[in-house]
Amino acid sequence: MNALLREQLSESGLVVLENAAGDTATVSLFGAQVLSWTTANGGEQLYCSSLATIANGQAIRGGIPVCFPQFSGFGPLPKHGIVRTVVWEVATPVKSGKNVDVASVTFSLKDNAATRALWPHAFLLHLDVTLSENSLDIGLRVENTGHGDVDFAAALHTYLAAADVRKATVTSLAGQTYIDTTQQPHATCVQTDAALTIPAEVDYIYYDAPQQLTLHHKDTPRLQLAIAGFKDTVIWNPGPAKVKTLVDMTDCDWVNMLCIEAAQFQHPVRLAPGGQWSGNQHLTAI
Ligand code: TA6
Repeated sequence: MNALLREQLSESGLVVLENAAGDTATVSLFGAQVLSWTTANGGEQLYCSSLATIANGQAIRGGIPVCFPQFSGFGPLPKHGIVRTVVWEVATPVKSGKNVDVASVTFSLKDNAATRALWPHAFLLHLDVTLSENSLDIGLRVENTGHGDVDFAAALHTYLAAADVRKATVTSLAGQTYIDTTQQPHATCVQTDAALTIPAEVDYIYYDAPQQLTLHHKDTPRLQLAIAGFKDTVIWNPGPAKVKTLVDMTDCDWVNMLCIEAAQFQHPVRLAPGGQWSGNQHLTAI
């Protein structure tokens, strides 16, 4: 995390988890966003931009933003919804320390006047962050606390660190249908290659995607993702041209990251009053 961002976030707060294995996770209360996950042997596993800032109400570029109740620009709300730019609360005592095998913390967010001004629904969100040796589990729980039905999309917009994304591949997606949103109009495609490569911009939404994916660096497995609850997967990298339009990334940074996002997008969730939904993403560094 860059020094300016650390200073900006010091007011809303940062929670640091550590476990007996020597792994750490740093989470910002602004957005309940995991910004860093390090493993004792592998170092930093997430990308967070050196230019990330929350100035002008901006979302933090990196880590694991929580998207809710809208995915991306698909709807009338601000891009990726309304919860990545508000301050959440710590809902449970923080379990962390060198004598703790599994460190954890839960964050919560209730609707308030600001969220209702944009989206007129009552809700309660929880984000569970669990740090075990070499793995990080992020669980999003949604409850409809209002009196009418609520429809929503959601995603964990995970920015993974890549040594060089041009040498990375993602496996388990062969034969899957995806929407290529880099094309206008968006194109429906089927992935024919056994492994997805990222030579330039990629912005693909895989519907009903496999629940297990692997990120490789130069054919060596580096990270496994096990997804539950979220039915879709989004893979995003801005590539060398679009990155130049992003003010909070340097021009060469596109090679250092790859977003693999657990998403519920194709079929929005409908919750009746009192209804609950949950989804999670379990990351294991290899
Ligand atoms: O999840 C992919 C995506 O929707 C891309 O289209 C890209 O815009 C990205 O998210 C980042 O969005 P942001 O609003 O954080 O700049």
